Amino acid sequence: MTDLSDRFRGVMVGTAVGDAVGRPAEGRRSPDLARVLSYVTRAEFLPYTDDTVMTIELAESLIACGGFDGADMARRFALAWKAEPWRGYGSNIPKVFKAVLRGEPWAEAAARQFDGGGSFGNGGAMRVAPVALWAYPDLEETVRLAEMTARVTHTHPVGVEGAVIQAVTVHHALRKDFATDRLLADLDRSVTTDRLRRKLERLPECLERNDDVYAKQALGNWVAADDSVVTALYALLGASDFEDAVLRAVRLGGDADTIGAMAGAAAGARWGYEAIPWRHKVEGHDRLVGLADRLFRRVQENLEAK
Ligand code: R7I
Ligand code: MG
Ligand code: MG
Repeated sequence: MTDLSDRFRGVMVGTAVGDAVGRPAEGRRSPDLARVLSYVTRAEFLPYTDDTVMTIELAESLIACGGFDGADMARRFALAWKAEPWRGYGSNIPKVFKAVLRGEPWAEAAARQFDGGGSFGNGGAMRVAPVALWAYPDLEETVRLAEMTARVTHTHPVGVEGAVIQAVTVHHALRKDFATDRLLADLDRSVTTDRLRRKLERLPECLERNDDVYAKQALGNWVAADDSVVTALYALLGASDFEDAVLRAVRLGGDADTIGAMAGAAAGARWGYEAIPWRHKVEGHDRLVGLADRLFRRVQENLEAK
């Protein structure tokens, strides 16, 4: 197993582990970390939520279509929701799925939401990690694909740029020469919306203070992309290993499954699959490893052909 293939597995399995560890804490103001740990340690099986369902469907779509195909991706998302509507989806997004299943063009269905403003929920960001694997090691392609996959359901610029931040973070975390300053410089170049730029500006001060209450107040911990994506980045950059990253994310409460899933994807990229605790208990383990391996083989073949 090469280092990069272990990191690819880390992204897919890390998403599910972060999602599953955060699931019981979703919506809580200040989850009790001891209870979270007791649940995770004792459980024989750790179920995931919509975050991982959509991550799997996004990866399957890229592989099946040989790249981005909005109609295929929208249809897979909608069918997965129809099969398991109880996975904990955002409250508005089923409207997009229903429209797609009625045959409405996906771009129109997504753009119509919230009186034509489009959703700024973190749904585009929570599922975007496989894009960084598909496009690896091309950063420009990672950004382009992150935008396109987000727009399948989320057309508000904050919803789209949340996905860009998360994809760029996973891209950097996959690199052996990962450096925080290079990641932040790339984010500074890619992010244009005031709402997300303001959050990125507060990140260094939050990392320096290393205080949960302060970070939660400064960066947010809720379903809007600008209240959660930079929060997950804070959990990653303040952590010393995978477990630390996910627990830092989950103990902030609020949208804990999603902040956990995003921190888990990036931490899995950074520290690799073998460093993920509880990995063998997570729902979908074998399928997630299989998807990661297929994405890795493709990237390896592309690199060898060059
Ligand atoms: O973004 P989305 O897929 O939701 C993801 C969240 C994650 O926490 C998952 O774990 C799951 O629990 O849901 O779904 P959307 O329904 O598009 O957006 C989520 C929520 O963000 C919406 O239900 C709204 O509360 C809020 N939201 C907005 N509110 C006002 N105006 C998103 N866009 C807007 C908006 O434009
Ligand atoms: Mg969820
Ligand atoms: Mg959530």
